[in-house]
Amino acid sequence: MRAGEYDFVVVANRLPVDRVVAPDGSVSWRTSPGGLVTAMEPVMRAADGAWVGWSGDTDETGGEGGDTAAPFDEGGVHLVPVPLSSAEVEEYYEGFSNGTLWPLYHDVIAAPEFHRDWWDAYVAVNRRFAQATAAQAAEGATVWVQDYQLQLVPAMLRERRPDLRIGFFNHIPFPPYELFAQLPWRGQVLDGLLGADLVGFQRMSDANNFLRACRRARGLASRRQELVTGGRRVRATAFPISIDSGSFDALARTERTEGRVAEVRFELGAPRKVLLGVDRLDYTKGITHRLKAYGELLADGAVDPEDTVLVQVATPSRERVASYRALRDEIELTVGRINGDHGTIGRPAVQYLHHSQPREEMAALYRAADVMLVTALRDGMNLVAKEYVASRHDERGVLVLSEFTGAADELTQALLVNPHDINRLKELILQALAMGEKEQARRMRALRRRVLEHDVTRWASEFLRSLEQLTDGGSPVAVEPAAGAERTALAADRAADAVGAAELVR
Ligand code: GDG
Repeated sequence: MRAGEYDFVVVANRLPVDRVVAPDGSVSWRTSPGGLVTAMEPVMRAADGAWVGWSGDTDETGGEGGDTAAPFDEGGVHLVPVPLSSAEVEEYYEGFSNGTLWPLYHDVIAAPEFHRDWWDAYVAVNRRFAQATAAQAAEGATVWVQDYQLQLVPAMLRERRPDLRIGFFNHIPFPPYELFAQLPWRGQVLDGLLGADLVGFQRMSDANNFLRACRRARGLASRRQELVTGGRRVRATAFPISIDSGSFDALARTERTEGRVAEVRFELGAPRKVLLGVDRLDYTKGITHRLKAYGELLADGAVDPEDTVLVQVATPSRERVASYRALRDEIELTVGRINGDHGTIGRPAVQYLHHSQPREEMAALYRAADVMLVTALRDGMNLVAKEYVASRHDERGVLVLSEFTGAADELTQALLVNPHDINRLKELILQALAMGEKEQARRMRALRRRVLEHDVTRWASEFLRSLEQLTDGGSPVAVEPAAGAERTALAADRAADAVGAAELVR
């Protein structure tokens, strides 16, 4: 296959832009600045960068080269749209990605569905992404494939272009083998990922789950964080993702945000204490557990709705999927009940927002919140927890954080909780509401040190440096363990890995 001209190619399910069609039919693109875009920007600028992804639109030409598929340049990046038909969106994206892999990889909180036609669409779309990427990448280029929607791309790409340096990063957890083994196509998924030189995960435990799956399903021996397959070294380890901490810190400090913080607090009935939850409306985020704990505290009389309010931002997500619609109904029923039982006129006990907020408003909400509640039942990282910390230059506020998030490995000064343990969650909410300023500041200082030093740019450069050293035959960069808990987890994982390798477990 003939090489393309780009030395660095990012491959992600979505392009970092949205296609906007004006009433007169003209098409333009609006950039959607997310964390990934920010992280890639310097790398894209330094290298000759291209981004391969779906535009978010459907293309009824069957996905094989309609008009919308022409690459174009936007904001200094070469964008390569991969077309998807509406059937493919249903089967590859809503089906296999979000109906099979998402629940399976999040500890089966919801039941995954296994359908052979969804799998077939996943294979076909992954092949199209691999083809598009192979056509863009220059000889010896670095390709970085993102996330669970594209797990087959590394091997499909290597088959076409063995000259490439290929990295993969999984933004969501990788499940224990006992759960992963349910996947009828588990071997094919592992083979797909093993096409990469470096497979990155949020937590060390995710990397070790993957290595164990390779031992069990593919009989590969792993040592430390590496294994050898087809005469190649493959490394699997943790690269905890982060946010653009500096820009969040700066946004939270602006006069405009300060002004808005005062307004928000006033509108919420200052000096009422403010509890905050911000999540995509997803069953992994533990919104119902949070509402249950808060509702019980109100019912017990432990929290007075005159003194306290819970603000819950639940951003619309995957609304075409039936289980997400059902979850929305459940959440809204619960919010309605709590407000019916405990609210007064103009003073709801839960202030619920089911629409997306501008970034500036998010910063103001973070700054206005006395307590941030992150109660995910399973979460790859959870960026909201890091954004809250980055916004608190005043060193106030308390983070209650689920131990089942990747962030819990790093943010050990938060109040860590098992969100299934409703009594403990209630105790910690009360502890957070009562925490003195001195202790808030002590904890927040430590949290801020971690989040400000480990930002998303560092995440990207550590991943790419590790990929480079690995493929140059040098010694790969060690991931710096964070705080005590992470170090312990790392040691335990390493010990388990060593045992696994010694026994050559199958
Ligand atoms: C996946 C993994 C991993 C939310 N509502 C609004 C809004 N947001 C922004 C938040 C945050 C982002 O969306 C959500 O990121 P999370 O990390 O919390 O969760 P997922 O969407 O599930 O992301 C996760 C992540 O990938 C990265 O690897 O951490 O574990 O599941 O940035 O601020 N932003 C604005 N308005 C909203 O209403 N502006």
